[in-house]
Amino acid sequence: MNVYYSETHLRHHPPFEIFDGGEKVANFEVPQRMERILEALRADGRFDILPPEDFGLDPLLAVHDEGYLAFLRTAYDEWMSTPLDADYERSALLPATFPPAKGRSHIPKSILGRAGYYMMDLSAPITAGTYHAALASVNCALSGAKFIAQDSSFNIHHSAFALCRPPGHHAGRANCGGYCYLNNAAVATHWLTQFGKVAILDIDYHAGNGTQDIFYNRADVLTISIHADPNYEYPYYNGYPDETGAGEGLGYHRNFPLPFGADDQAYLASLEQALHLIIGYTPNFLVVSAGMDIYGNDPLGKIRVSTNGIRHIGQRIAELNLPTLVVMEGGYNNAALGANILAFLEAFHEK
Ligand code: OKP
Ligand code: ZN
Repeated sequence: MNVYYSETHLRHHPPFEIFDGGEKVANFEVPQRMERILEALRADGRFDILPPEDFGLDPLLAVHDEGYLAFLRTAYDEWMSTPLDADYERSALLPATFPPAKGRSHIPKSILGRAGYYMMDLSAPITAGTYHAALASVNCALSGAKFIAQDSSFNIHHSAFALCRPPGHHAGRANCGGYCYLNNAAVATHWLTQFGKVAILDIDYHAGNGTQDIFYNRADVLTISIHADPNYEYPYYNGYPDETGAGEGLGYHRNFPLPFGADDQAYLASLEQALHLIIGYTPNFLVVSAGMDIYGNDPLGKIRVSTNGIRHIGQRIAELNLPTLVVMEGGYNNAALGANILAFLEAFHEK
């Protein structure tokens, strides 16, 4: 199986995040996550690890807001050259101010004003290498998309794994947040729509609110997310079952919230409903936002899917027999990440 991966992610290593209760803690989304996955893929021996191709900015501009992309590109330098009001260390950019829901009449010119405007939370600090890492990550997803698109008209079904870091599914059209800056799966999906209809299945523990935002009004992409109930879990403000799309996209988004403690059986029951919807949509391609934080021993997750459950999830998805791009999202039990990814991908070999 082809795996698209770039070491450029090493340039992104945010020193902290602001956790629940306002505590400054070490960022959970660390480069070591990739090392553990790569070790497992290499040991398995059935994976070809390939560098991404550079797709330029056009596929990004088709999905993300231009002002937001400009912000991401220059934010760190602008912040570092802004005089400080008080004497403190600065290693990354995070805002201390957010616009209220109806307070978005202007995009401020200042870097701090724009930071609050374009960031949805305090877990995605912008560092010196963040933009470059995010670009490389999205190029991994696009390279995987290109691979699965080839020959799909001849009924040869390819699958690929985009080993993306930073992850992407919380990045909306004009926002970063939740360790995500550019929506890798969404950019790859939009690129694939030139060849046909695409379904996105987001199995990360957290609701795919960025992906929901990007495709909410579109019928040529079906988006489905299975996740912890946003009444109690990040990202809190989207991921509810009554959010089903709008305008032409009405009926083309679905959310499946799960209670804390949900086990393999509960997860697989929701998965069957999601798969049924995907089959009814008759997509030409499938993109899976694969977060391994559904695993029972994840430090951020509060549902309890086992490694075998993850294997079963992969198997059921592979049985759709669609050209499939698996895109890496979250998963923070680093010691278990390799085994969980291998389990998930098991049924995609020879596809
Ligand atoms: C990114 B991905 C936990 C606070 C969590 C951010 C989580 C981002 C998850 N109580 N803060 O979907 O794995
Ligand atoms: Zn997650």
